[in-house]
Amino acid sequence: MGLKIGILSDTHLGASSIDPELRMDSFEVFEEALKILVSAGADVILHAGDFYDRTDPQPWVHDKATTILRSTITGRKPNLEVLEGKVNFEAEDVGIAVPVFLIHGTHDRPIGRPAPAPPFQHLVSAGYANYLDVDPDNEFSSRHVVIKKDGIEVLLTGVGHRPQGYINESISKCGIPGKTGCVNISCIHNAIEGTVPASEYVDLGPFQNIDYVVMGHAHRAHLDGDGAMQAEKRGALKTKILVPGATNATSVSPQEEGKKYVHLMEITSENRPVFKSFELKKVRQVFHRRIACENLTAEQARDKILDTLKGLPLDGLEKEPRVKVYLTGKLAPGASRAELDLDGIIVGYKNKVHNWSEMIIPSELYTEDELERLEKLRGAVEAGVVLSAPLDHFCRKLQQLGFSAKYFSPGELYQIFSEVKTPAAARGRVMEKLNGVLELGSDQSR
Ligand SMILES: [Mn+2]
Repeated sequence: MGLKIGILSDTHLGASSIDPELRMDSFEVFEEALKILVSAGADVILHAGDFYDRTDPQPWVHDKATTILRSTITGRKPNLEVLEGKVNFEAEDVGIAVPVFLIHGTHDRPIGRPAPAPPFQHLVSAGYANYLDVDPDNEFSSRHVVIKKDGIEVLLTGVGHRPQGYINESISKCGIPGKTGCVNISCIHNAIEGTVPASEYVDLGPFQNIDYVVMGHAHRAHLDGDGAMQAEKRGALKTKILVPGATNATSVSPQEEGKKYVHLMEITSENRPVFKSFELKKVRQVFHRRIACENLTAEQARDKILDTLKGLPLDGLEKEPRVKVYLTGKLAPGASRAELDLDGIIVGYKNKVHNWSEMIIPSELYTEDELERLEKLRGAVEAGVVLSAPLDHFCRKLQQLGFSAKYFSPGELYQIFSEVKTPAAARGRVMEKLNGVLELGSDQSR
């Protein structure tokens, strides 16, 4: 009895597409997540954005995403009534059993001309997904939908990612629909204060008629003491916030560490929902550590590295984890890096860590402060913000290597400088990119 809503977010399908092993991770977990929700009896599934990892997913990424949806959410027609709004899951030829509703995120925001559409739009046209967005000018989305089952009515609406600086302006211009006698749920993909850092936070005022705001974008789930998704209050507002977190780690960074989940919200006839969270077993764990080596002898530094590695819970994991250990600072005078015998250390992790040979990064390029800036650059790339201080910093660094920074996007700068061991390696990455551009140019002239 009741209405069950599966909730997930930030599946980032197609992430890590260059690594032949990692590139399957996002799909394996996505499939696991959908299977869990379907067998737990979800009537509908809500996805809070960053379905795809890029605005231009490769054809094989579309193919895998479509195949997984087709094999998991199809079957007998759902026992749902649609009272308001435009949906596509009732089409006989597609055979959807568990309709999926999604919003666009940072990574899969609408692009293209003459009418910008999110990269998952083909799934919407094919009947495998329903796209929610409150913007009345968005011709591809539904502003809201009201569904009913077992006497319970639920309104679903969504606000896809809005660029910082225009978040609240855009939301108040569109307005947030709501309906009385209904459980009102909205997905969003911008930060609410107290979740993840941002330069502009979502003002919850316009959401006052919404009972539950499902916030994507934050990759770490918020759970309560019992291990179920937490319904968080903010001040006197009746609106409660749900943070499902990502299904997969998309990089090796502190905020990607930890377990990943999908969630179920069960609304019984008293309209009092119960939350359940299911741990995803096919997730590849990531561990990000920094070790300050400033003024240590080689022996001291080596002990510190060994202790750090020994402290990582690497045993009994489903997949080989990703580990990045950054060494920062200069060793004490007279101590040489060769004495650390890093090769001797990493070889012990040969069958325990993915890409074990690159797990320790003793960089000539990093200082403690620089790693902070690199993290900020990563954040800026994620949020689509340009001209931030970290970007300027790495533009100058690129100039030190002898290149002009003006042809590089923030994302490319991040690619060049993240996890790089030597200036020569950074220079190599720049040359690779420049050669790529030249090759493309000559192709087109043919
Ligand atoms: Mn994301």
